[in-house]
Amino acid sequence: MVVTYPPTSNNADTSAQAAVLDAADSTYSLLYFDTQGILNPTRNLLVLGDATWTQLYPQDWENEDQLDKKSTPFEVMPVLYVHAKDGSLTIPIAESRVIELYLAEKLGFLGKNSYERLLITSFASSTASPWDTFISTVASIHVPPEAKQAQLIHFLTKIAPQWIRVHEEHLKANGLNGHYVGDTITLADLRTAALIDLIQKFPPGAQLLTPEATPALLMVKDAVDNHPKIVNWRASELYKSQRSSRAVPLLPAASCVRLNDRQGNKSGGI
Ligand SMILES: N[C@@H](CCC(=O)N[C@@H](CS)C(=O)NCC(=O)O)C(=O)O
Repeated sequence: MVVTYPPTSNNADTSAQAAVLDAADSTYSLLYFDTQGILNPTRNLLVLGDATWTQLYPQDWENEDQLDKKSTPFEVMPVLYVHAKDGSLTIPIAESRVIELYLAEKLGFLGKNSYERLLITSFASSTASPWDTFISTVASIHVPPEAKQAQLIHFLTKIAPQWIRVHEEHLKANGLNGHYVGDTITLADLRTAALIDLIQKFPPGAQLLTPEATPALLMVKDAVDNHPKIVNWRASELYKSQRSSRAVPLLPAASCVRLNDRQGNKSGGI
């Protein structure tokens, strides 16, 4: 049985859970593989927002007893655990996009008002589309290797160029300042920086992004890459211990990471 949420029927009082989610002094732990992948924007949000957080790894995800899987709401990771400051209550948040949105809102990366929030979430959602296509085709374990080459070509010749063209225009319209909205990093910028990282991993993809053709997109990536908090994060032992993909051989685990235990997994390691 998967871990389920407490009942909310019969007018159950959920204000204690909401208070933990909303509290400025909550702490976090993030359950995921030792890879960057889809968590690139999430970890950047935690770092940029000065959150207090630890990384948790599943003890043995593929284990036959499936205890790790079943400790999560949907038998997949990531899960963000939000802990009350006094440790009295932990709220699990499942689904990567929900986690991103929660953190972006709470830590101040969704703009100054509802209009800016709308723009930022639209840009971020548009960037999620090519990302999701890549994950469900080229990066999927369910797609046979012989089909992946054609899907990668499609991604690099059709999907990525269209996204690049459209987003370059939006960024130029905001004044070519390295941001989609306003003049600070938002969730939209973080998603774009992650997608550019992915596209640039492939030499034909890297050629799509040049200072002449795509100055605006490269300015977004530069603003993220050169932010002092991101620079510090990338120099950390934890960041360096994370692989770019699960296909890369295991690296030594960072000593600052508390590995989950079976009991702790259910409450995010607390
Ligand atoms: N819709 C979910 C998908 C999560 C997902 O597919 N997670 C993968 C890793 S990226 C996973 O846990 N795979 C292991 C498994 O399915 O056993 C989300 O966005 O969080």
